[in-house]
Amino acid sequence: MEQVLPPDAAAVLGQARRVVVFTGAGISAESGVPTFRDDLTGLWARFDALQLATPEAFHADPDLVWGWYEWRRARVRRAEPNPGHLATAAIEALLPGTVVITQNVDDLHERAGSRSPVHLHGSLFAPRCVAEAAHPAPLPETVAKPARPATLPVTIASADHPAALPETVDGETADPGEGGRVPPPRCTRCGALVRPGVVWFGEALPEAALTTAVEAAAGCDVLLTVGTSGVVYPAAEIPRIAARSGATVIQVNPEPTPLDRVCAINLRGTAAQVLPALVA
Ligand code: BJW
Repeated sequence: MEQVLPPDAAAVLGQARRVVVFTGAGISAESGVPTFRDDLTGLWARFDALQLATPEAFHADPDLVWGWYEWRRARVRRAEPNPGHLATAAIEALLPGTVVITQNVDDLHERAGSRSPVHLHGSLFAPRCVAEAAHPAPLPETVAKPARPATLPVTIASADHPAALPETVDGETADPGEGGRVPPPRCTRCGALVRPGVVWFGEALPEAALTTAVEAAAGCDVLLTVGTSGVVYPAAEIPRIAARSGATVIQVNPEPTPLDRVCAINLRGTAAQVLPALVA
């Protein structure tokens, strides 16, 4: 379906010098990767975040949590970038100073050609040792290879610190199914468990990523916020920082969100419909 945009949206973007594209789960929805909070289809409509996405949950039942992330990793591997991801990469190509900031833990921006998206909530493809603070960069080649290696923030392959991932098939992990339990591998440097490299509730965001995101938001003249409910902090501050700093904030989302009132332009449509029309 062809998307008709308000005439000013593409013009505002076309005149911008410093652009930030801030994305959430909605941009990957049309690739078949579920969002978190959509009714019926969102992950939190089907699974309990407190049992799966907190450090306490992993401590209480590591096999359940690791199995769930293996299932999600397998789904992402099967997914392909959609026109929303491709349009984001096209914006970067047109305006080389563009910064892509994503809350997503998938690798679809990278596979669409985005150079180095800032991952505020980590990556499915960068698992790490729970005792990482004692020794950085712990993981082996066999853990969580991305579908197509690109410029990923993958924390793998430390020759002096190998660990083995169970159920590997040609370098890929088997899909345990959504409720499957899979024991996490152990770090062979220290014997501690390997955990998903994502940011769970109650955990600090990666400092460098957050600093980059805040600085980019404060210094941009247009911020596009795409496919996020804007309710998870501190990430949800990013569009608000841009608005407070004088940027024009444009939102792409089929539904209203709490960000509506900080956005100068609200484009009600899906990422795969609206973003290609913005760069056409
Ligand atoms: C489409 C579409 C299509 C659909 N096209 N659009 C201040 C106030 C209140 C609470 C807090 C606060 N500060 C901190 C908190 C607590 C908490 C928080 O924010 N809780 C709120 C939920 C109430 N935050 C934290 O705990 C954070 N940590 C922290 O603050 O630490 C402090 C600290 C400091 C120092 C030391 C120690 C601690 C961490 C938050 C981590 C979030 N983690 C998750 C899981 C990641 C791992 C995983 O994937 O399993 O991140 S939760 C989940 O939500 C995931 C997402 O990145 C994040 C945001 O979700 P997103 O992307 O917005 O998705 P949805 O589903 O919510 O929305 C999708 C949108 O797309 C919808 O609007 C749709 O309409 C739309 N859509 N189809 C375009 N085709």
